[in-house]
Amino acid sequence: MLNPRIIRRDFPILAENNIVYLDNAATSQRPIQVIRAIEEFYKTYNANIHRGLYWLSQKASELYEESHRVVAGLINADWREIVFVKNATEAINLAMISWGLKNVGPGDEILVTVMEHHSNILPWYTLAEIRGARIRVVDVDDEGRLDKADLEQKISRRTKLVAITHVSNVTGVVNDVEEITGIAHDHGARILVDAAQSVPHMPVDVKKIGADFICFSGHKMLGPTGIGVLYISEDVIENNEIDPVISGGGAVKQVRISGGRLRVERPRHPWSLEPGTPNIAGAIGLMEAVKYLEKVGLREIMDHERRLTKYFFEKIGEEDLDQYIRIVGPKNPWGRAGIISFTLGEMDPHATAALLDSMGIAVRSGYHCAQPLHERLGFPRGSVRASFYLYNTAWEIDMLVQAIKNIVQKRWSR
Ligand code: ALA
Repeated sequence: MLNPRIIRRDFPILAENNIVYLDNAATSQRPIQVIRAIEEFYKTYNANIHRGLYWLSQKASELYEESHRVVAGLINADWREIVFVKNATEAINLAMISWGLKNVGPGDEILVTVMEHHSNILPWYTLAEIRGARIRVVDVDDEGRLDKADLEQKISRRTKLVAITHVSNVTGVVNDVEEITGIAHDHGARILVDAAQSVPHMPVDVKKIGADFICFSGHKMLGPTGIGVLYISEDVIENNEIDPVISGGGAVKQVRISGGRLRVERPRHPWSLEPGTPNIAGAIGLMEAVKYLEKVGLREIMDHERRLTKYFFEKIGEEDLDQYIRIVGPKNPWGRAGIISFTLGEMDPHATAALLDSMGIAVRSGYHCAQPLHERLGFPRGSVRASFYLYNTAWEIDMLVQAIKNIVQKRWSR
């Protein structure tokens, strides 16, 4: 069984700060192994990639390519299906401009869900505006779980794409993306799965899910900021559905002017979508992060976070806090990841988060970039979110529950 107390020793920031860090859905902390890998790159073999025959450049190029392979291995993909971008948001935007502009036209429909965070809504909204397409929004039930009947009612032959999150960044609800992929494909639609909150926390197998696009960010999975992943399935690539709309040096094999005409030969995927000098240090850091996660085990991480979630619900019950705390989404620990959003009575979520901060607890407050979901579930002012990771302990849950109890006692037990 995963021991968070041993894992914590690898995270210098947790030793240096007296903080209960529960904002992992926003960004995770980094272990010393990742920090050292980045330091080693800059100290001992920093060079540009794919542009030099000298050994420094060769080594940087090899490790940059190796990172594609290691990341691909994590999700059971082929390395050619892995495009490095800045973050999950950029990955969705890249899917929109490289695939969407080519394949979505006037009258076509794109299905998103109420559960999406803004980054999986706005690029599709932009595409619909540009191409004269229509966005349809699939509802959730009052617990925040996807309304499958509504999905089945709204999907049709006009649907070109289903854009859906794997795990809600607000409620922790886990969608059955394998089943939804089946439904999308039965209607001839492509599917993009936003895996920013799943890949860092549970085993994800792209072959099993069968999705066409998957995106996630390095910084939420122990890696550095500024590196993320867009997975594009071989089927989409081979079907010639991707236009290399962002291009430049490094994303081209030959550029010749012959007979007064420009002739351009592009390289194979993924290089045709990675123009310019990429985030080499980021890729090296991300590779180390993936190795770290695989060593601990994604199933162990998932089980650990589920234990913490269950423990939180038990403690809230034991302390009789149920009457003051309003949970966004399912009111029980089942079928959800380690993300719990809540409000306390009528208290403003930012005020609650500030009080928690004064007691050494770091949580996020507001809409968590998911205003439609908050409004749908009756939280018009947003919520406070605690999100767990592999280094969080049961003691930290005790601290959170105790802090909530202190706030409740001060405010309501006069
Ligand atoms: N990164 C955003 C979050 O905190 C979406 O959930």
